[in-house]
Amino acid sequence: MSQNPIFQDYVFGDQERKELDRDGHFVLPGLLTANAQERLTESLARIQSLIPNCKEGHEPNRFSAEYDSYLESVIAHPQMLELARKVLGDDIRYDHCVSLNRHGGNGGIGWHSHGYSDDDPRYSFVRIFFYVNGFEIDDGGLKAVPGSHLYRDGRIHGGTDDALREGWLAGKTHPETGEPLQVQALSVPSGTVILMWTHAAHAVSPRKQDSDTRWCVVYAYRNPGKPSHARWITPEFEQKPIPGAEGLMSLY
Ligand SMILES: O=C(O)CCC(=O)C(=O)O
Ligand SMILES: [Fe+2]
Repeated sequence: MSQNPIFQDYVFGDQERKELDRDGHFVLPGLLTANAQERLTESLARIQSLIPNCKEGHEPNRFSAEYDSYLESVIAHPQMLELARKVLGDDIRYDHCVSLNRHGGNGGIGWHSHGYSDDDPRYSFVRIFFYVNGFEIDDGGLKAVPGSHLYRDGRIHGGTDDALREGWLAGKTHPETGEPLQVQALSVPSGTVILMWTHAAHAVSPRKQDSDTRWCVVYAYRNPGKPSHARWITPEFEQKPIPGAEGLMSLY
């Protein structure tokens, strides 16, 4: 079965890969096709409507692909796997699909990082964020600290930018450039995809009260070899025959 394209044409070659490795994240502005943006918005709105009274331990936002066939179809979409393999190399596993919708007034999230194989850089983990309707600085906007991922610290914390600067960031420099580490606030158009290494420090600013909902879903992939703490896949879903996903769903 051939699927509709989800991505426009893009370049992710050696130069772009170097940038991802230097900064910890890489922005692909407007990458999602109009059709994908439309389908994703529908799916994410549906997921949102299922959250009230949902089943604890199997939440629609945390197991999003298990609740929506379009979100499921993206896991092994040929363009998605091509992108994930450009980043991680050939041997990859799917890890999770989480919806990150933020309505007007949503408080965002403080500074943090995520761990995976903290002691062994042979195994990597990437988050592929779909910012379906984009975001502005200070309005449900993603922030990052270029170079922070190189510390491979899965336990970075900071409630505010200042708390991060006075805490984890204090005195730290980029291991390759020697520059002091700094907060970077992003702003991206509709349809933007952002790649982020899991150890990168990141945070999200509150969504303004009168803003519409920021529609977002993240797909995570990794090199197998280590246990994964964010691997949200039910045993039933792991066994489900999804076209193209053969060999992708297991832990190892
Ligand atoms: O909502 C976002 O933009 C990012 C949320 C986040 O920190 C994550 O999914 O790891
Ligand atoms: Fe995060």
